Amino acid sequence: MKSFVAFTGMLFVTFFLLIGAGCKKDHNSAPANKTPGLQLVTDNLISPVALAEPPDDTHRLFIVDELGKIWIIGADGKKLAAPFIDMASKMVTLSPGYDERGLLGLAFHPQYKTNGKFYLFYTAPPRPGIPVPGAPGATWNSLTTISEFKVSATDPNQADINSERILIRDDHPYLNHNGGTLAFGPDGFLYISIGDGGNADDVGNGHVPDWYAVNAGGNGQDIYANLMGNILRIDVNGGAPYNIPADNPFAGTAARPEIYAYGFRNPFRFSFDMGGSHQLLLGDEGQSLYEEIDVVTNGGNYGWNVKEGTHCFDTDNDLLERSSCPMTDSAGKPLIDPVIELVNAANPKGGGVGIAIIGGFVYRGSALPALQGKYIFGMLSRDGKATGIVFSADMAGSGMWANSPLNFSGYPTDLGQYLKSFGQDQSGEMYLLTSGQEGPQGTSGKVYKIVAQ
Ligand SMILES: [Ca+2]
Ligand SMILES: [Ca+2]
Ligand SMILES: [Ca+2]
Repeated sequence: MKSFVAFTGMLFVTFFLLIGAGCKKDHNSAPANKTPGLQLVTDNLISPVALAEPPDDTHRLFIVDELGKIWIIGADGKKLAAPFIDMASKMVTLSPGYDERGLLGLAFHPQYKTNGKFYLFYTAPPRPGIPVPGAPGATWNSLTTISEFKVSATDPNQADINSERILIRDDHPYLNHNGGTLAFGPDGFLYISIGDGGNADDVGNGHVPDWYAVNAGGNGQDIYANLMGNILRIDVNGGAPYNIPADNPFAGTAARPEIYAYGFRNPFRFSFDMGGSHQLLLGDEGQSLYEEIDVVTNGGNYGWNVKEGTHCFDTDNDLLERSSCPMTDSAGKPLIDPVIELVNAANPKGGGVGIAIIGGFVYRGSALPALQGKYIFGMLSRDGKATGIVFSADMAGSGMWANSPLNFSGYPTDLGQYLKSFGQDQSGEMYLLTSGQEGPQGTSGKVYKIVAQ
């Protein structure tokens, strides 16, 4: 860790000297040299995990707090007194010290301006009486729920909680690895990320065996038994409760037709690039050795639990790597490697840069031209403490993407807070969602806008 800190420090000093020199010379005529800074948008949140601006030209920001409330920041920059919606009564009770469940995802319908529809991903209490495969007597932990809601007919700052139309419910065996992102793709379909079911190694209650018997488990490679370990894609504009897009890879087969891509561990955060070729970029949280960012394509198999990052995973000992593993799955499809791989701080080989990767967005704003077209992502924490960090990557056409820490004015080595998530507004500007607490408790949750300073 020490060498990493020194390395980041050196990078920052170099960056600062370069930028500083540029600023002194011609501050206004060299926009490409503006220094990245953070501007506080709002505070007093508990655990902010998502941010979105509805596509309705009202210039409001909607901030999702994990405990169930969605707060609105008006066009004047002020937080409204009443939340847009409070989902707590429909959710499990969260553990204050640590929890990965909760209200995790929000997506506005592309035609929200005219139809007022939006979508939430939340963790409901478990359904009683549903058996857990391979675990007689065991009970599910919770129920992953994806629903459609409508805004109030009379108040644009209030949701109609009674308008809920449930789209997907998937029994979940442990409190971790929920996934939790909702986003509409450029094709108008709703994309959903769901983790492998939790516990560790993709084994335990509710984790089914797959084609690769060398490793126990797992839901990542299975495409039949449940919806876990996948990116799903559904058409919410028809069907009861939805339609399957005709070119979903398993449409009309015995496998789950909602699956768009599979082989994920905990795909907590993904986004579509607002520009370029609108790629789907995803952070899949690794276990103890490697963290990864994937470019997700239709029908792709991203490797878990055969592989962790570009390495062969071993369910018998997660701190070792197997010397070899298959390059393809049982259907002959390649196990697709990530475009960015970072070493986990728990990796005994050293060189770790963080404990849990947080997928971000491609910067498409105008405040910082030097970041234009860069993929901005981060780590929840550098070392298990309140030390979230942000990275910037060049989106190379093929091969691994070069990346480096992105430090902000006044934050030379880390954020001094946990980095919970990122957000992006309709102008392509980006936001950091942070908290002084790792778990959903306290009032230290904050949202910052990335700005030029
Ligand atoms: Ca297996
Ligand atoms: Ca699966
Ligand atoms: Ca992978």
